[in-house]
Amino acid sequence: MFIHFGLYSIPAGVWKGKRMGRNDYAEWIRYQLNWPDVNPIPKEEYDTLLAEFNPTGFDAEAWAQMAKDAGMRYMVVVLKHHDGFALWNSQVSDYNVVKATPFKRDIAAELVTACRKLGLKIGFYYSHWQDWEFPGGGLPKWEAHQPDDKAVDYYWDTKCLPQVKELLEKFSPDLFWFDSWGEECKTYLTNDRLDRLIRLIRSIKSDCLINSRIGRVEGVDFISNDDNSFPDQNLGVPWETSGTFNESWSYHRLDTKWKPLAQLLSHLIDSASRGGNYQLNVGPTGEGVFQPAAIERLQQIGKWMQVHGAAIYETRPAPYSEPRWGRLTQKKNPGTPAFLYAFIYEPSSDEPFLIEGMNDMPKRAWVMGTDKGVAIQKTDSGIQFRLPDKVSVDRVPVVCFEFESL
Ligand code: JFZ
Repeated sequence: MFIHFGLYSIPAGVWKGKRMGRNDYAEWIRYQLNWPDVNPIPKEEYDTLLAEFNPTGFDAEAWAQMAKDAGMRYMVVVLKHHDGFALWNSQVSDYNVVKATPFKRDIAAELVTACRKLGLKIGFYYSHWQDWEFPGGGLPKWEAHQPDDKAVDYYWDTKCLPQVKELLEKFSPDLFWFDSWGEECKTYLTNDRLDRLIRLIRSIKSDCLINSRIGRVEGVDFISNDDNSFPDQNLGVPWETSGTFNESWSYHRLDTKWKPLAQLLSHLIDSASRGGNYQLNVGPTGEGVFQPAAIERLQQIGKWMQVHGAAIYETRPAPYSEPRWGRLTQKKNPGTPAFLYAFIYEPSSDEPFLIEGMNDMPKRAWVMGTDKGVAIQKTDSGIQFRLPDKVSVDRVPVVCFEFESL
């Protein structure tokens, strides 16, 4: 689970009755309200949100429980987005939830505790480049007054590195999720600056994972793909795609384009079958609660995962070509039976399903969540099977094949 939550969750895409002008990423409202005009909401005006920030519905345990019940195994929470506002009690900058808002609670601390209690890994999104609050922080490329090298060093030395250090020492996170994009970040995120950031993390917590949106692939642990952008094949390296429920990352009150469950499940299955993780985002409201449409989908995903989780967790892409009718994953561990999982996207098809190139005959095969065996046939081109009659094909059925070994 990815969480975008901050000051911007209050206006939620609308500022004094005006809908923001650009791509409906509500967390961008300060810089995109007046799009295509450049003028951002002035800092003093944006900062009136500080006094309003009082998400009385925020309940870290409830958030963590919803992630867990949906079958998720880690939570990555935005602790500082581009507006520069920190969701923990930072000693480095007073521009934070404890020191600058009436809410006064350390949201990061509560979430870390809640996640650990439920056995979820915890990661932090930290906007290391864009920071619209602090001198020297990165600004959108259309902003005329870009910080010079000296200003950037000042930001790097007095805000970015110290806050990352503080987060590591306070919370020992499992993962850092940094964010940068395009050509425009390249002169800012020099190798020297990135070396220092990566070295800092490694020196305090060597097994803390780092994503590639830090600004390069050397020295990082996994690739984060572009938003909502799912690779059409196995990338051969660990990867993750982050996706939204609707259009915006943070809560947007006019965003009603909710993805249907079938699409969310196919993103999850596509990702697993191509060697990646799916990080699904929630944008809680300014009151700190999940929207009903998000809760409903999380519960539906959880219901599917309860039956089919074994086909997703700790699996790898199968070594056969991807069938047109669905997807494949496999699980192979020495000394234990091996499993191949076939996800069926078109369960009502009349054609038999063929796994091309699979030659080993499985010991058994069944539809997960049922006691219905699946008839298998060996053909010249691979193993062929049909779904049993009357199998309740709600959502995406999965056939599990068990082998002595693979
Ligand atoms: C960034 C942020 O600007 C956005 O607000 C959100 O936090 C998202 C997860 O990350 O947006 C991006 C970053 C990179 C790309 C697209 C949007 N990209 O590389 O295509």
